[in-house]
Amino acid sequence: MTNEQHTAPVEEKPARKKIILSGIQPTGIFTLGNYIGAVRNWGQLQEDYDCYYFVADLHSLTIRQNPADLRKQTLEAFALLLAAGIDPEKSLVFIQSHVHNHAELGWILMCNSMFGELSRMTQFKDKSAKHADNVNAGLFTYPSLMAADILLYQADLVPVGQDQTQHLEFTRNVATRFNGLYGDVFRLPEAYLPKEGAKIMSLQDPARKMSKSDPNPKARISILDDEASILRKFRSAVTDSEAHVCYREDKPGISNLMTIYSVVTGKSYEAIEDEFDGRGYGDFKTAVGEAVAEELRPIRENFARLMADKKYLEDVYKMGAERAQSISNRTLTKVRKKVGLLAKPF
Ligand code: AQP
Repeated sequence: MTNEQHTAPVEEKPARKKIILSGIQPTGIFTLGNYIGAVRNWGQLQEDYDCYYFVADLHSLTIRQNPADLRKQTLEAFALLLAAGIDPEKSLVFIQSHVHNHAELGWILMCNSMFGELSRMTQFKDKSAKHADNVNAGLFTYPSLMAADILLYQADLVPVGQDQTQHLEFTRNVATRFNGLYGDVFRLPEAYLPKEGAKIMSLQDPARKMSKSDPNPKARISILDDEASILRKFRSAVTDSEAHVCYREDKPGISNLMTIYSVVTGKSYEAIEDEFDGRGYGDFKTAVGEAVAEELRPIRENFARLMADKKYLEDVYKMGAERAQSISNRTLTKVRKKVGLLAKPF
């Protein structure tokens, strides 16, 4: 043995990558809003983080769904995640209801969520007003299931839009309460604010966010729309009568289009203002439409290829479910023990 071998430095354990977790509901084909506000960023995080992404099918049951449509949309949502750049070799990608631990921890956390704090959730107030004929208990306890989604995997970071910050705060409160009662079980997640986390507004009513379930198809760009429909929808986007392309609070329609154009092309607002100085809205809307169509084209092509290979999709979601189940078992076993549930006999 040489001296060199004696003195060789002990190899340092590589630092643990932080865990990022997020989900998306299979309530329709993703919009440009879902893409810019969420999925596009998710793909970009894969190199630097341990990423867990899931199709939140259990959450979508809080609104009445047509069963056959929901099954179809769940598979499509899963394929869309892959088509938009989530690589199952790099990220854990799965379907929420395939991992029964979500529902189980969801129930335990519901028993540690207070009626008062759930009553304060603005999403519950909004959604129960919107779906007044179906104000079900799931709509009310939705944040407890969301807390379970996050806490099961000991996520460090959760990318959240402005509309979800209250739910993340709720998750932290429930986790803190649980840890206080039973000892340190859950890691407290932090909000991850993406560099490009813009909120994209409806093309027909720029005061409202673009939503997949908006009944007016002209209000939203679906990420599977073809170039002709994308151009048509941008041309009919509601703007103002000033004919001056600039980013201003009192010009929500044009500002929304500028946000979209800026995210997709990487150009700053100043550069966009210069580019369209003295030109009408027609030119600008066409440029936005063309840039978006170009950005979405590969996703549309990938999606068609993936949907033609159901066996591949099944293999990927099966692999994802097995891994997610195994990772989340660690937390759930600990939780079951802490709260006093008898160990499972299998
Ligand atoms: N318009 C938007 N701009 C930016 N981000 C958005 N997100 C949704 N709409 C926009 C983000 O997409 C992620 C997944 O959302 P979700 O499917 O879980 O639920 P959601 O926010 O309710 O999305 P939709 O499209 O509005 O669905 P429906 O119509 O079913 O309610 C989240 O990170 C969200 O912030």
